[in-house]
Amino acid sequence: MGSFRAQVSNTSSEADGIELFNPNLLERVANQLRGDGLIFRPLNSRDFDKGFLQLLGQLTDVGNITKDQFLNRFHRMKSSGGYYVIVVEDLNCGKVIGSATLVVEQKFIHSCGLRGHLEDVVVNSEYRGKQLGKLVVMAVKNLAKSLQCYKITLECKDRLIPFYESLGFKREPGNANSMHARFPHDNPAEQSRL
Ligand code: 16G
Repeated sequence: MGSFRAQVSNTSSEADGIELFNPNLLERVANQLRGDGLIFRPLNSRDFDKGFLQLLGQLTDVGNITKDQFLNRFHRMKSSGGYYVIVVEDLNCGKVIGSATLVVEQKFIHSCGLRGHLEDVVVNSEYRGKQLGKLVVMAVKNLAKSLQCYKITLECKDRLIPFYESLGFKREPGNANSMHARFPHDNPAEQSRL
């Protein structure tokens, strides 16, 4: 914990990159520093060089994203607000080995409430069995609660239902469906109007 604070206070120089969100938000919700050299922290603009996209490639198709495209998306997420990408870094090798994202949606319903979305949960297959998935999901869940979201939701593969149920997510009776319409595009990063 003490080392984590020292690291936070040292992140002002350009070489340290830019954090997606205020790391102090994690102090209350995550067990930031583990004895084995693993830290929880916000996504950083330097994480392109720390294997972040390769990690996401263990979840789904990422595409061939250039560093410029990564940084462009990073800065848009940061300036729009509501994006909290938490990463786990192995300080022993300087690689990002786990991640989960909280997206906070602003609503009119529920008294102008906030709804959290848990997205893109992934742990490097070489690090499985260390409870990192559980820790990073709980960090997102706690963060959503501390940001006053009225609920947090997710979609997942059927085989992962027991994992998420073990972390307090429920399939609400009569309200447990996830539906999709997919829109294939040749090059979403260039065509996006965002
Ligand atoms: C899973 C993820 C979702 C991600 C999707 C990618 C969690 C809880 N769910 O459903 O966030 O966007 O996989 O799959 O991490 P896709 O490439 O088929 O859209």
